[in-house]
Amino acid sequence: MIYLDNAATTWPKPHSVIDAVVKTMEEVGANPGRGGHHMAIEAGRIIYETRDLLAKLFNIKNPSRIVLTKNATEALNIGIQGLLKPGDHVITSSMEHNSVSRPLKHLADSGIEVSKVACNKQGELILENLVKAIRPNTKLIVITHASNVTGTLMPITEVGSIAREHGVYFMVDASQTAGVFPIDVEAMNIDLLAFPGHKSLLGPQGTGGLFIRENIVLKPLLTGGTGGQSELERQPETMPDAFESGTLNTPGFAGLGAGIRFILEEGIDKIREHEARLANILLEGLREIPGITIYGPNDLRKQAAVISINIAGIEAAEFGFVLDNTYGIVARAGLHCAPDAHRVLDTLSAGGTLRFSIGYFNTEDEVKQVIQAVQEIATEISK
Ligand code: ALA
Repeated sequence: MIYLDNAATTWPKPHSVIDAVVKTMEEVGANPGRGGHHMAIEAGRIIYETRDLLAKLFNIKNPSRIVLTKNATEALNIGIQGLLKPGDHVITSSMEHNSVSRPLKHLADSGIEVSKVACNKQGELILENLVKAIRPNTKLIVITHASNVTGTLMPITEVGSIAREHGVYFMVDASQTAGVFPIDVEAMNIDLLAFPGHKSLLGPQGTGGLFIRENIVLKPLLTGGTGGQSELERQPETMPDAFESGTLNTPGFAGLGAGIRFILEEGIDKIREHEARLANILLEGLREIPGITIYGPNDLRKQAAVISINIAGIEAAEFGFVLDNTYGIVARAGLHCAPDAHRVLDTLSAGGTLRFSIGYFNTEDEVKQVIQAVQEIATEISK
């Protein structure tokens, strides 16, 4: 079996991640921040360490500004729904995942103005158009760091400078980049950073987080028990409790901590180089096959290791089915929860694309087998 659906969730995970989850369940088991007994303290220490590692990875000065969530979607919703009020204007791109575009659509129904800056055919954001979209009531720019459909990288450093210059908050959806591209919230002027724990950060599913810059006031999405300040009738305003109601996924965050340690030990540049090298081999091989359309930049300097294609004469879903059932190659076909991106690519009505997404544990040999399989399918269809 060849797993090439790392944009959905990475697999396999490092053994240290699995060990950390199991050890936490077997030996710790208690509720972090609830009670003063030694097991609860140990669970709290695990959460503290993971928050600290995340802060180190993203250059976040104060780890308590990181809210732990169940995924990037929850983090995006806490930021987007918590910040915007009727009368505010928000700018996004036309390449976003539904985790950004659906909360915005929902808010547009209650008096929040939304502008989607059109991207070009490769899914690239045109900065000039972004600047033109800024209005006096623009409160937030929210964009993905890299498209989950084409891998197209957005110029987040430049967007961060523009946002800062215009006094607009800047939120980044790092679902496809956290753990594989360097992210520095200070250098990039990122005010809100949403990330999943289970993709390139190599943690288990059910983990994610949100960085919220100091002095940003958000209305909580969820209220409830926080372990501390239980005497208060209302949600505490202290971080991270303000946005962390209910028991956290301690085994999951223990695993996430181990995933980040693995990344720091390997080195993020080495991880990116490996993925880019394999994606390049895949692109080169696919370019040689007649009848294939490759979407996105087609250039690893401008994209993450995510490649969307179609073969003339076969629907993406069927293509994915044949790859899985005949060749044991696992890749995601369809709209990838990002219909806007497929509108840009003009692949919405055709049922989307077939997406290969490479992870750190894929090998050159696997990528060559994928090229061979696609070649055989394309030849069969053309007969
Ligand atoms: N957002 C994930 C993907 O692109 C689930 O597949």
